[in-house]
Amino acid sequence: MTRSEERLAAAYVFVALVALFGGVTTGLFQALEYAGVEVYPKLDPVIRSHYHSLTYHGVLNVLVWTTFFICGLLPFLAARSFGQPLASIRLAWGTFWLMVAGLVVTAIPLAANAATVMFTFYPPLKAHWAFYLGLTAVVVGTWLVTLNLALTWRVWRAQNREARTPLAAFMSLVTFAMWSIASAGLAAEMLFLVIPWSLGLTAGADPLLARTLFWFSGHPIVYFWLLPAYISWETLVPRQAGGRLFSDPLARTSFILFLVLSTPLGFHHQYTDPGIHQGWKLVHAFLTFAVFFPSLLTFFTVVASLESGARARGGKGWITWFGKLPWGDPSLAAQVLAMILFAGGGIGGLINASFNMNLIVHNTAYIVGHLHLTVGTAVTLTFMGITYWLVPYLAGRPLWSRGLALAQVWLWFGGMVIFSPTLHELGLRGMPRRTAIGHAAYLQSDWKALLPLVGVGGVILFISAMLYFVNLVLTATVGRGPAPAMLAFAEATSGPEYAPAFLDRWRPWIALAVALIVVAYAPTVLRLATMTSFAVPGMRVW
Ligand code: HEM
Ligand SMILES: [Cu+2]
Repeated sequence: MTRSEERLAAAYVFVALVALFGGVTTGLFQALEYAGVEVYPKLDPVIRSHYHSLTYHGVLNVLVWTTFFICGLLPFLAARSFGQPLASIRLAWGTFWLMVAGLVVTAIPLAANAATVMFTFYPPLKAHWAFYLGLTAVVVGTWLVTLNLALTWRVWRAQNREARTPLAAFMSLVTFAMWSIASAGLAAEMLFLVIPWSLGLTAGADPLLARTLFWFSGHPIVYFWLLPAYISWETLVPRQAGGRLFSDPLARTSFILFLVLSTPLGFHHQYTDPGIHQGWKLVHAFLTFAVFFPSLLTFFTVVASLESGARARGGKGWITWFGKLPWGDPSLAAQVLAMILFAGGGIGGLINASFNMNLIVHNTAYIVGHLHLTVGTAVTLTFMGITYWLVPYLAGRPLWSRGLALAQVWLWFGGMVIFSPTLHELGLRGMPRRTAIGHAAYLQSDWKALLPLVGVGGVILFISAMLYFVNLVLTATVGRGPAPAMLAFAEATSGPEYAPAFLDRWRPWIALAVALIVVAYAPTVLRLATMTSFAVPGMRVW
């Protein structure tokens, strides 16, 4: 690991944190709007409407915070795990600057209220072309990260013919390989549909084809966010808990299953879309339940590993060992609390994925409740936990305040315990999502009774986030004390020597993943692509 690689990770994490700052600030505005406190008129022209805020919120949180954090963290962990530098540090920096340039190009129309199309940018809503172009550059950047990781693996493999790929590096490679396949949908949507259309080169777009290509990438993107959290939970957290990873081969197996199963299931976001045969929707429904299997493997592995740590620390009983985890460590506490809330997200996800029950929750506030448990907590709180060791390490200074960090972590948990179930319930009472609910003429009294709780939960989450930023800024600037050492990877109870060699081969798994995608998607995408007349004109409804 070179100094330049550490600086690279720091640069990515810095951009990610700036994005998260904007993300939680807009989140506060939205929660207040739900609670009946109208802040947008005071924020004009910075934020013009709930929809402007929501576009910022979605783009900054789920596209920028996650992507930049992951592109910073995974190459860093992979290089550590290989015990050798990245194949090309120049390529890595070039990638970083390409992604930053893309971000700036996206941000200009976004800030100017010329791209208030939300992070899903479904046509016929039409943004300024720069919005799409910039996001495309960010996606291309993620491919270059994949390339660099693959080249690094080749160098390593040439020197280590027989050994298993070290676990954290293996998992990072799987994550980026999966995403590079999955992001093809997004790239196709950008290049063939929305960029020519927004430039005025084609007369119209095709909303159904666009949505289909978007969700081709839009479901696997959630695994692109989650797998890095799993990497931390399986390769680092067991040691932080004082234990061992339960099984290295099991962790590898679950990741291979994610590689194969993450993509061919996007229709579960389109159950209500006309023009896709319900037989194919059902296939995607089954495949969605199939990908729940590696999630359960992960759940088992992670809990068994935590338990080994707690028992080594004197934990007893079937459940009570849980109390013996080192709860005084904010990095561990953040990630374990993230896991707990993620269990709720997983259960809710099964409801979303069900062909019939989806109709009850579709496009309601229930979904918002769900996604704040998953990406908003399982991923975000885990990443926060990671920064509690990573930022001190990169800054060469100890964490400014452990107590503040612990308070922050529990406040996020507590805020989310109020915020998310309330939104789930509001959704079940029929309240739509993506709506400036304070302005809705149809506001129901049984929604009104709960809406203040969204505001309370949102304010607590916002306070938690501010404590987080204060602590990190003070850590990086005035933290005093000895420079912390890098966290070591966990050892495994059954180690890599038990992993069969075929798990360490790329071609068969990638071929299987692509084959499954072709089966699940080709008939529908080909039909839509050949039938489309690109006739739907763009709209600016804001
Ligand atoms: C202070 C913390 C946060 C608060 C108060 C908050 C609040 C909200 C609210 C009220 C909405 C619903 C708006 C609507 O549908 O009309 C929303 C949507 C959303 N939030 Fe958050 N949020 C927070 C943090 C996060 C984080 C950390 C993430 C992810 C990393 C996230 C991801 C999302 C996404 C993806 C949506 C849906 C966007 C869309 O429909 O286009 N939020 N948030
Ligand atoms: Cu999905």
